[in-house]
Amino acid sequence: MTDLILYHALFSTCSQKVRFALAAKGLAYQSQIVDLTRNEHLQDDYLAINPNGVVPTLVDHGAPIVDSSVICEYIDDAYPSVLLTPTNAIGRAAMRTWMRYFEEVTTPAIRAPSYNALFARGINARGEAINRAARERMPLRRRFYEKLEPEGFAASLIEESVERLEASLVRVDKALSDGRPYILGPDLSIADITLLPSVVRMADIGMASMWRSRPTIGQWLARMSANPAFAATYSPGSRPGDNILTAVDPASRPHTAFQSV
Ligand SMILES: N[C@@H](CCC(=O)N[C@@H](CS)C(=O)NCC(=O)O)C(=O)O
Repeated sequence: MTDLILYHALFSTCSQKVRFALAAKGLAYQSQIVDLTRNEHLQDDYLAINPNGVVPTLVDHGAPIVDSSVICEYIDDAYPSVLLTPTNAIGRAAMRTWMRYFEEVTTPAIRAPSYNALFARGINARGEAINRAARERMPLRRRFYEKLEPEGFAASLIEESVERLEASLVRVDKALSDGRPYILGPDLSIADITLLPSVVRMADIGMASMWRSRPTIGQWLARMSANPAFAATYSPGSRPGDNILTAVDPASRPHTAFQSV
């Protein structure tokens, strides 16, 4: 029996990042699904281990660790038999520079398009009374959800998101254009794992055309999806098409392994 417990949601990109890191390192864990549609992440018992009221949370020997990037670095530190972090200081700095960039620019940018394609309809269908009560319990995301309109997030927010996603792709394309297989060079690192769920989500909501003119991104995605950790991360129920709650256009759902384009 493992001492690692992961509180996560199948559809959550931040949870997907941690599941990929755990799988790439060959670490077993007990899976505790937190049902975001039932606001389980906002209940007192969950807030006691994650005061931010978001998933994922990893509990190791009873100690909760929050934030997907912190969790990825923690497991690499605590369980170093397979390393996802460069062993030299300059490499670690480079990895963290990429991680901060993705956290600042890319990960928040996928949120609004993702909600509009997949979640907005279901959230709005719950009704304002339930949604207001949920927002009032949210330590981090109240203002974000306040911007959710009956038709989803506003076009201006989507435009800003697309601009940020585009900037992310340009930057990654530039790094990969010397032929390196991964963002830092020859080895898979937490930088790749931080980016992956956003790019997979882009593909799943019909945004793959954004890298049609950048084959490096498609090749990187194909490489990442060929890693056995990918299938472990995206178990059934983790992607649109797996779940009847989704409202995405079926035509925009590349669902199995990615082709390099
Ligand atoms: N910085 C946090 C962000 C976690 C986060 O935003 N999780 C989302 C799912 S990907 C969540 O729990 N959202 C809850 C909500 O929207 O109410 C991390 O990387 O762990």
